[in-house]
Amino acid sequence: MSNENNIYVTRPFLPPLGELMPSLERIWKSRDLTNGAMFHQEFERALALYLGVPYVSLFANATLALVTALQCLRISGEVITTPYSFVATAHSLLWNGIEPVFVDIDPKTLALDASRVEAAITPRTTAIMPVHVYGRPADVEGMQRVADNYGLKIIYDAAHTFGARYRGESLATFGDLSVLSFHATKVFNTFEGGAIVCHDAQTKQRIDFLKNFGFADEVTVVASGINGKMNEFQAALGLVQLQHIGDCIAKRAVIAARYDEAFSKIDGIGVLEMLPDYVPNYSYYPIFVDAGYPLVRDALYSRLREAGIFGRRYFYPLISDFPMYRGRPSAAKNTLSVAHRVANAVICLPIYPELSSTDQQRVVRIVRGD
Ligand code: T4K
Repeated sequence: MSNENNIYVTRPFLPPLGELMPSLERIWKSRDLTNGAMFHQEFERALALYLGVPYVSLFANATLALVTALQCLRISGEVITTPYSFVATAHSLLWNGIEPVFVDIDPKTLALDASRVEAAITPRTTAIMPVHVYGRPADVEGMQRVADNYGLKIIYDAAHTFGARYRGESLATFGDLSVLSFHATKVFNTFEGGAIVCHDAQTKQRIDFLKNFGFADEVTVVASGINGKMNEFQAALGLVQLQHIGDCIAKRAVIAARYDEAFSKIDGIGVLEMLPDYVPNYSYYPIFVDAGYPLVRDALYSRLREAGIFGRRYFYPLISDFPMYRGRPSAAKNTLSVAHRVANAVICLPIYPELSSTDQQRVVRIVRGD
């Protein structure tokens, strides 16, 4: 599927195989493969400690975690969310029979614009589902104010935020629940994987029931749960990956700084501004192609591809433009003008710990038009 001369938007970090072998031997010996066994428990504890959050519940992937988070808080009716995200955000609502209501994004954070949320609230609104886009914080204070005033829950899609911090805390601590992704393309990966972060033991217990078919014990089923469990292989890998995350983020920071330097000198290429009180994880490196650049965005995107550089237009098309969403009044283009402008300008460039400076220069040269 991949070609070694190509440069992809991301490449997963993997630890040396030898570091994983002792854990694999333990799994092979114990025959405990899944259903909340030893590595699962250990990884949940280690993650809570690393992230500095009260409780973590592991999942097979973030999409199942989002679906379960909504179930956990018994969210129904309408949920206000962003069109500028990966489809899984809104799909998790449809899977629960919930009506997504799209609201435009803030041009600075690229997350749901908290100042526009209030106007979209109806008697059927029960929650807000913002996304910390590219691992950068949404307006968590603004969002909480609206939620408190109207008695709404907040579930953050925090799929991009692993290791990112805001006001001295992990970005995954905000809201009622936050959902992380450990997919292969993420800053921190367990091949597939995800987690819900919550704030009290009772909620954690409900999530744990829900991800295991609703079983409370051998003979008691308390909810129509799903099978969302992470297996022992993934959990063991996660524990090893955790030893490397600091180094991975530090390498990404170096790459991001080189891009910042290069693009500050190219007319028509915009980059994101640093936000206050924020420690990034450098999970994505988006550039925004504007009218001052000699090519339109899609022409630059194609030129990169012809050179073997596979950037991605995250997030184009907007979720609100996909067939299962576009008929809704809140999906109308004129109500989502910031999101449309951003989605039509963005290209996420390659960034990952093992991206060599030679390959990065290849990317910069194409953008510079050399
Ligand atoms: N919420 C948000 C905001 C999200 O961004 C996502 C996922 C979710 C929720 C749901 O999380 P999960 O349920 O997946 O845990 C990718 C990922 O599949 C997806 O996880 C991610 N967001 C999204 C932003 O990106 P694609 O369709 O772009 O992936 P793909 O297969 O085209 O991969 C992109 C590039 O990554 C490839 O060109 C090469 C490289 N790659 C990929 C894989 C899978 C590798 O080098 N190795 C690999 O194994 O969606």
